Amino acid sequence: MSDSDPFKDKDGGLAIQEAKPKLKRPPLYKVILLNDDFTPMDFVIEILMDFFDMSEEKATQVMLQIHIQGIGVCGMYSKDVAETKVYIVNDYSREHQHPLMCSMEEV
Ligand code: TYC
Repeated sequence: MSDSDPFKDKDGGLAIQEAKPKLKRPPLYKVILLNDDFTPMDFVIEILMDFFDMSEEKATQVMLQIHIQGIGVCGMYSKDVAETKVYIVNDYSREHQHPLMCSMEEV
């Protein structure tokens, strides 16, 4: 037996190297709403309450923040859930003839 055998330890036994676990948490995605000049404030509040489970008070705060700053986060979700929320919000907005834009970005 050679001393340099990589599969043997110094006593000639089998050397076992611990595998490093390669598990990573799946990425989260921010669902965001963009401001525009036409969508009524009440409609945005309704969206935040109905699709993002916010109280009326929280929804009003977030809507005003988007109105002032131009963009705001509605919540953070797995990719599948974020994609579904974006689709549902944009579909609902178009159905009601509002130009409200919802999108997502990786955290
Ligand atoms: N700026 C809109 C208005 O004055 C309200 C608004 C808020 C629109 C947030 C979109 O994501 C939005 N009626």
